[in-house]
Amino acid sequence: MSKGSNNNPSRRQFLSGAAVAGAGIAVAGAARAGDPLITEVQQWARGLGEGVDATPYGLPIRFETDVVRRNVPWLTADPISSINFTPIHALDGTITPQGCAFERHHSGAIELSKDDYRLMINGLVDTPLVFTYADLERFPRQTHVYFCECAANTGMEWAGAQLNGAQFTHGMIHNMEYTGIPLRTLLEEAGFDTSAKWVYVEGADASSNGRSIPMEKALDDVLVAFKANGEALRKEHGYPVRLVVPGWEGNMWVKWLRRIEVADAPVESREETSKYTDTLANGVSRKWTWVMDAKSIITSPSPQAPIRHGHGPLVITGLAWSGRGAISRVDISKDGGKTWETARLAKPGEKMALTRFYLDTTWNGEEMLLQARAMDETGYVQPTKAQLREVRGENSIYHNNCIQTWWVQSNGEAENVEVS
Ligand SMILES: Nc1nc2c(c(=O)[nH]1)N[C@H]1C(S)=C(S)[C@@H](COP(=O)(O)O)O[C@H]1N2
Ligand SMILES: [Mo]
Repeated sequence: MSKGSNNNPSRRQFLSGAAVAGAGIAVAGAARAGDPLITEVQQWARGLGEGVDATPYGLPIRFETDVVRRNVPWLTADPISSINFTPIHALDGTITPQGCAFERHHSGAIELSKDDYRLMINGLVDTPLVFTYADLERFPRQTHVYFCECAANTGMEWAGAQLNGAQFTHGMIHNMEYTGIPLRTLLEEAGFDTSAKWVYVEGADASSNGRSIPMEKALDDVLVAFKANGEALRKEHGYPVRLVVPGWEGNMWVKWLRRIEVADAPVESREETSKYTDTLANGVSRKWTWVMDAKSIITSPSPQAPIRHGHGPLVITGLAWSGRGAISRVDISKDGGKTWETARLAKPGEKMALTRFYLDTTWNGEEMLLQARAMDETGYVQPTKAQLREVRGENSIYHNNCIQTWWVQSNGEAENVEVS
């Protein structure tokens, strides 16, 4: 594996880089006479704006109406048991606003009030318990940022480049700040003995989406969460209470959480046998593939975010994450993986949370085969498509974490292409 050059984009380098690009190629236009947006009093300065009572709960301004979740109708038979995608190509930073965070339902998003909410813990416990929402609010809380990625994210790309946009190839992911109670606290409240090796968690919706989770994980960092990004969970993300299973596949993040059964064996439910297993080239299926391996994606430029400005300074940016811990480094290639430069992390990687990266570079209209490659604190390096296929074959849907390529053309348009 080639080593990334140590690119440290100080402000000074950035400015000299822009200067080298040549006279007339500056980021800001020279002040010119006669721009009416500068010389004339505009309509928004002639009158008054809206009062503080106009918008009790704000939505994005109308110029941003394209920053929305989108679904792909042919992917599923109907929109009830289906998925939509986060517009990651249009976001920056790391926190996903709830209003555009992807949704995955097996039997639709249900409406369940706090008053009607009950959470049962039963099975191999000293005392079976039922918590109301008000009960949950009385336990000591924690707040953490975590990504939630559906195991099927990028699943359509196994055989070849298919969907034209980061939103569609990598948008089954969101990253929020959750507030909740450690599952450990509630399990200890009920009391359990050493024969308890698993918990089976299920939701209140018709699908129930039941999953078995090993006790070790349940006692480690799993949260019973009721807030996301500071406010109540949205209906579509499991209001009023969902499970947060850091670093593990989205399917285990049970929404509308209604029951936790402590058991000595896994249930082997539909969601962990016929679904969410990975069929290898020889036809054998892997199961219990819970952790989401390190992965990254360039969000801009990308097919839905082409380069619209001229030659000169270009910001390449994207997201990296790992279910095994913090992202330690992200490299970017402009030539389909032949040479690499190390990107700048917006801030040090955080465990099981999205990390934003930037490469502040210069573009003079040359074609690029743009790739990002993530590394995590365990030393794991995100594989190429060929490396992943060698191990996994082409029968899989889930857990596709291979390096993605965007072909950026001289006109700035970008396309999903396969470089394996
Ligand atoms: N109760 C319930 N929980 C569920 C699901 C569901 O259909 N019902 N879908 C699961 C799947 S497959 C994923 S990827 C995540 C998606 O969470 P989100 O809709 O908040 O994005 O929720 C999981 N939890
Ligand atoms: Mo999922």
